[in-house]
Amino acid sequence: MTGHPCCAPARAAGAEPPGAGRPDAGASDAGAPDAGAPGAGASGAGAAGAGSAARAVPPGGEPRGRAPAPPPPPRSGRARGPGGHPIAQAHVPGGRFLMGDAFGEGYPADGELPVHPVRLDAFTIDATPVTNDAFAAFAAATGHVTEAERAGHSAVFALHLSAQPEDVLAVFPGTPWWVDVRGADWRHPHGPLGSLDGRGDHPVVQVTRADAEAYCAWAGRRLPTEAEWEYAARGGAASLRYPWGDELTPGGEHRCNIWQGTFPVENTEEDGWSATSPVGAFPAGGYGLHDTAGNVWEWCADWFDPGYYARSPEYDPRGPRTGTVAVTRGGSYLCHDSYCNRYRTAARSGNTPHSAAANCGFRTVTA
Ligand SMILES: [Ca+2]
Ligand SMILES: [Ca+2]
Ligand SMILES: [Cu+2]
Repeated sequence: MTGHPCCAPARAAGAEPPGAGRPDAGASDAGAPDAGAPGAGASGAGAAGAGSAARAVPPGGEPRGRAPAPPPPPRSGRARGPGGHPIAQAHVPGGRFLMGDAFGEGYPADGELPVHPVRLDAFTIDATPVTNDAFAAFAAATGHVTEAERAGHSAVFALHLSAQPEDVLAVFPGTPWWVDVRGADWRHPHGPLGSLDGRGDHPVVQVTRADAEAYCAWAGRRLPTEAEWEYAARGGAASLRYPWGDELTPGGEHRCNIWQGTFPVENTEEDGWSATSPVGAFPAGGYGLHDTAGNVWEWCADWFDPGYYARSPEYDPRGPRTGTVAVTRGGSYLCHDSYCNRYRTAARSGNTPHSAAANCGFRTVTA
């Protein structure tokens, strides 16, 4: 995993061996001011210390409980269920844009530079992240069991924990505000005591990239490339910091769901939401995309490589040929300027593709 202290746990949802993440994870951690800050004590998960974290996934990475079987193939690659993929669409015209961080504000290890021209053909992209209701339709139609469901546990932000203490299996080393929780999965994003009641229109979370790809196969779609994602999020505007402009809260108005208050102990929820928000709760960018800044991270198709922008082709770049960490884009409800400003449009992150967490989902594009 990337080692980004706020926005993703240090390890996967029971599926990835320790250390499978980005090689620069240590450096990234060290560069982040809040790395190692206390969090577990305030989280209510203090019973599980670093010692139990070491036991959560034994050497070799085998998750507790039964070993995960490979995910089942989707029943039909192109078939859509009744009302399948009921996500509003945004049309993105073909064109050229400048990809990358024109402000020099990114974390160097993320590789947001150099700014470089990219040309893309027209495509259609989900106007919002895929919702719980949409994912439920997919799961019902295909019988898909997610990787976190198979593993039997996944990563939850401690402040949102909805589980008995004995179901907190571990605290993630280096990011103690993330805890590994038995029974956390997409139907129970913050732990087994929670549910999706009233959250059908929130983004699905606790899905790995493989789960997202299975959804895409069912819906006849695919994950966006990183370039498509950034181009669509920019909405045809020049190199702005955010989809709506350069100011985070123009006129004091919140335009996205991120963190207000003191991370990781107090979220004042001035934007209205502590965890996920309903998709489309905040205004869209120029091409009609909502929630590209904040709410949930979104899986992209590309492998992550901080050196890629220096050598990527101008036309339709698709990322390095191989890799171990997949790109995620857009930031989440946990981002805050004090330690993670990755809700900017140029911001990049990544996670191992079999990771799942309470703040990562996806959107899809025309296949
Ligand atoms: Ca918020
Ligand atoms: Ca987002
Ligand atoms: Cu962040």
